[in-house]
Amino acid sequence: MNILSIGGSDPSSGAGIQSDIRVFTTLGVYTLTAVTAITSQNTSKFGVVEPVSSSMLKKQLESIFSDFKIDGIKIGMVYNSMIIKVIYQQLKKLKIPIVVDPVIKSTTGGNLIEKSAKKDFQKYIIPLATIITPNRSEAEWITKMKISTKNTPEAVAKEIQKMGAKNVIITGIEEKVNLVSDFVLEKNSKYTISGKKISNINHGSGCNHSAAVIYSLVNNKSIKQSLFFAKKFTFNSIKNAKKIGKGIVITDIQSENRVEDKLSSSITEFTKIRGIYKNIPECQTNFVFSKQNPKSTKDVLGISGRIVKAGKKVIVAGELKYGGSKHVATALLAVNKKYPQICSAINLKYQNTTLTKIKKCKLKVSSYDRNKEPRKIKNQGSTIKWGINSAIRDSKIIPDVVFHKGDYGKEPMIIVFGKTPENVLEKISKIAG
Ligand code: PXL
Repeated sequence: MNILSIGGSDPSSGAGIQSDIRVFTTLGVYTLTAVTAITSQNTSKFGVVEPVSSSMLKKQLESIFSDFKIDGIKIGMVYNSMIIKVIYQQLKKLKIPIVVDPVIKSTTGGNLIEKSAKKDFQKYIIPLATIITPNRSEAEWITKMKISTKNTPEAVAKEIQKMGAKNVIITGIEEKVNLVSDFVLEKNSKYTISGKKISNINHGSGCNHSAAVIYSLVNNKSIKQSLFFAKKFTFNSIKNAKKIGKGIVITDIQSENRVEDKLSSSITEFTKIRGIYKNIPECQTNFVFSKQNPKSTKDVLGISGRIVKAGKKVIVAGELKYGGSKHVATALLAVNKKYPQICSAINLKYQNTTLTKIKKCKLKVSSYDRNKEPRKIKNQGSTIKWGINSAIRDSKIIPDVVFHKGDYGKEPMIIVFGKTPENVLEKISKIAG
């Protein structure tokens, strides 16, 4: 998958081209870039802008289009009319998703588009948009309308749609104490997306949002799915923002989103394994992935619900949440304490056939006997922790699998461990289905 980012260079890497490279790379897609302008700025102060010449931009785009298959494009800072016209000429015939992020001013106050370029932005860039993602003030700038009871978000979004954008989202339309909502106008529908608000002045959240939207669209998700994904992605990036320079914080898309994304795609892969329903136990399955150095189950991402068997189908009932799993997360914490590189686990139905396969493909197996559990531990409800510890205590080898054969009224179980969900999945593909 290749995504092209057309925009300005930000030497602080909090926004612009550099930020898009970080986002797309984290999400696992290749990033191509065409630089429209070079800025000097840091987290405290915006310096100057030097746009590239129109011929230089044209040459960048031609060299990309003549070589790569592009799956989607994000347009950020365009700065002047000459640049806008080159972009239009090069993109007008393309039939791939294009996200337009109308960037006008940086958080630190820099002008990211010349006043004289506004008309051409409306005429040439807006019609390229599969979806355009202005925030409230950018939407007001584009339309010269002030959002109010007279000019509703819908009326303003309609005006932008009239200019040629197929779909419009106006972010930050309504801000309450703890809530921020976005207004969406698709071709034949409208809705709002509300989410928790984090009050920090940051560098990069707008760029992260539009980048997440194009990422999701090129993965064949609908506009609505893509906007929900982007909302969560951006929320996490703001929540994890870091003070890297002396000024405002820079959003961080690495830590949390990566964990969620990896687990989510591995769960999808898991449900697609042929015959995997045979490996789902009576108590159903959970698949977990922890942060680095997890302290409690709250640091472990799992399904708040389960992966369940429905006939021969396996479906995910619930959503990914930190603290979503109790049992499998507790087992993972016990292994992670001894082997910190082990961050993912899944539980499967105990079957002799599975155990034979596990041994045949030389996975490292440990087990414990629930009958040997001291009564005191049983009463405390710390069976899993005790079991895993007794299985791995005397071994110096990192376990791939730990199993137990049950106890009175307790279902026997196999737990597969790995560094990442992909790593766990690799092991499962050898032994299950
Ligand atoms: O966040 C919008 C944006 C986009 N592109 C560049 C920027 C900024 C904000 O600072 O500098 C190059």
